[in-house]
Amino acid sequence: MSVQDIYDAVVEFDIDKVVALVKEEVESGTNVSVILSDGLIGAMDEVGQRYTEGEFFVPEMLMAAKAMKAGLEVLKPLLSQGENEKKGTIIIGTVKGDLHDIGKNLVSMMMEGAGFEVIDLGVDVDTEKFLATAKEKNADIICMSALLTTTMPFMEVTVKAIREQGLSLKTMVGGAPVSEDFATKIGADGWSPDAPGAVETARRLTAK
Ligand code: B12
Repeated sequence: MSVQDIYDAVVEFDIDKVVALVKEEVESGTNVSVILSDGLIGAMDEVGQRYTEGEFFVPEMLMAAKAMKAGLEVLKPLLSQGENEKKGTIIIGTVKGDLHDIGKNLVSMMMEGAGFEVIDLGVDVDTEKFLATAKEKNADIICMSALLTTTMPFMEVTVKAIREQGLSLKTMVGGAPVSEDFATKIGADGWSPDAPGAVETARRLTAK
């Protein structure tokens, strides 16, 4: 049994096996971040690669996503337990037109674990919804996730709207195609390539 077996089970869409193996690895003391990065996330990269090469199609991506999500559920209590002192309020969602939510969910879990109050708006979230919720909840940061190059521009729309309305809200962006350069270009306050980095960035942005 190893983290590689978890990776293989995700690529083979074997939900029950993923759940059993993740449990075993946790019980045997393997670091949760290793299970995540080398097992679950690594497998999704391979799934994306196989899709690019025409070996996998959308149904295969979906089945692998289900297997990955099942593994993530096992890790959820470990990722979202932690500090109790409230750090700030975060509104998170995947932008309009985009249905990818695995990375967003991971960021959400780790933010909760770090003591932030997280309001997760789900997927296909438009600017109006982000802003209305942020105002209603008096949020500190809006976190936007995008996995499609075609949906990334919606991040800029939201950042601009915040500026135009003079709101004192910070913005963070992320997702596989979102680079630091892009984040800087659209005027976002924070960016990270992964969930632990997202937590660090949120801490920095909310530090008094
Ligand atoms: C699973 C998957 C799907 C699943 C999604 C299921 C779900 N519930 O999420 C399904 C089957 C639905 C799907 C559909 C499509 N997909 Co898809 N999908 C993927 C795949 C294989 C994995 C994505 C994933 O979950 N990765 C794992 C997570 C953990 O990584 P992550 O999201 O990047 O998140 C991490 C970081 O980016 C960061 N992060 C994420 N969000 C945020 C937010 C903030 C604020 C911060 C700071 C950080 C941060 O932290 C996370 C954790 O470390 C990728 C390939 C890939 N390698 O990305 C393709 C991929 C994204 N999909 C792709 C495509 C083309 C599509 C479709 C258009 C296919 C089609 N013809 O219908 C549709 C689009 C549907 C839509 N409107 O959204 C392309 C996108 C190409 C492009 N350049 O735009 C990819 C890259 C595949 C490929 N190689 O071509 N997909």
